Amino acid sequence: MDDTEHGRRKFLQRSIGLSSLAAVRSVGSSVHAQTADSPASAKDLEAYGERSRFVTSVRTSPDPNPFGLTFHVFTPLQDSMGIITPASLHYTIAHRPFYVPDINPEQHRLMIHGMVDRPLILSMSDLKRFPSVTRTHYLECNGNKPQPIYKTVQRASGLTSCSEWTGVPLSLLLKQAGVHNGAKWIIAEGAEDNKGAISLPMAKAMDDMLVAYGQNGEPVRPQNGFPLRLLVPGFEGLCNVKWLRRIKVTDQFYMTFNEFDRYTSVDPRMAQLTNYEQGPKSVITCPSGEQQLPGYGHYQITGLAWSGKGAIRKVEVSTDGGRTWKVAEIQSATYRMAHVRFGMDWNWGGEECTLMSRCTDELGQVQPTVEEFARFWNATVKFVLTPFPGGMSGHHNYILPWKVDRDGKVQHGLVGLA
Ligand SMILES: Nc1nc2c(c(=O)[nH]1)N[C@H]1C(S)=C(S)[C@@H](COP(=O)(O)O)O[C@H]1N2
Ligand SMILES: [Mo]
Repeated sequence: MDDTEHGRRKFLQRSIGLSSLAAVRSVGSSVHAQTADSPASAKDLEAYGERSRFVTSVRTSPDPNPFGLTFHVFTPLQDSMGIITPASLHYTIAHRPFYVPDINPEQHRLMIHGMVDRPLILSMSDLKRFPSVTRTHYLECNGNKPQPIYKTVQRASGLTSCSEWTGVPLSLLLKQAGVHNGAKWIIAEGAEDNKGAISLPMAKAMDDMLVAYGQNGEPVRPQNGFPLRLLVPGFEGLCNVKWLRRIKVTDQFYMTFNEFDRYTSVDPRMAQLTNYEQGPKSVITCPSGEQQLPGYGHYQITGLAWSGKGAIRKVEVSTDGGRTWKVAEIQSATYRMAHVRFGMDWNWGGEECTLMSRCTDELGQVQPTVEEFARFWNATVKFVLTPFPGGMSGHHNYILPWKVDRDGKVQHGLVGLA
């Protein structure tokens, strides 16, 4: 019997002795007073369902930047359950603020050209004549950087979400087009005026990239790329081109708008060496920053783990600031390059403590602490934790600790390091 199972049995034994379910604590975070809004009409709900008016969890965006613009919209991870993010709560980013093109799928086309024998121009209905695949994958923006000024898990880590995506493997379309020998890159482009273009390696395109038109059982939502987006499992969010309209097959890396945006390098020879794959990362979603534990007793520590390099093999949780670790229970499917739900029973006795999670992926890579992360990148912790603009770019996958004080208030555990 491993630690987790032992803990669960003990928990169940104790729970049986409790007189009412109310004695098992839950952490309330986003319960708002209800107003007297009338529920949606039966007719509306018949056509397209809605959540209960008592469920109030919403995405948030930070204050606009000095130019009055907002680019990032954050998923309420503190309220997440399981591993699928509802499309309406999926984080979203556009490099043109508030930009959601209004594309008529009847008129939309995907062009595949460049170093191919047979250039293709495909309509949405052409694409649906290819065999489809359905896969669960997370997305994460490299702007997802836990920093002490971001107090909640939503603000610190909410630029990641996970959906079930349906579409056509890009390899199938590339084979149909007949890729020339010597073609090493694809340049994927979106339908907006700045094009959201990016260079991606051919090996990845032939491996597991997906041209996706479905998200969680319905068409991809406009903010997430309707009617068509590229899915590049495990690569940083930026690579997953939305409103996909063109793929050019080339023998070289192109310095697109986005290559500059990624602050890689102005030298294309250096820029193309960038590591697109994200490392192992996990976060405790509940209890988390700014929440209040209602009292002593039993809790379920729950969170999400993912890796750009494959499946999650193990998640460990510490309740003493990283001195000792226990293997957490994996409570969901463990798809490759997807969120995994973990949980652990915890008995809080009212002491001050620090909760942490760390994951290990199928390559055996272990999520680092912020100190290990800084050492690896030859930077100081202070520099790593400097908010944008400033600090470093890249995937910030260090452990995000949550501190619980004697009153049960949960706060960011990186405060004091910055
Ligand atoms: N065409 C286009 N694709 C894009 C972007 C964009 O601005 N334009 N933003 C990228 C970035 S930075 C991220 S993190 C992901 C976000 O995908 P989502 O909005 O579906 O969460 O889309 C990427 N694809
Ligand atoms: Mo991003």
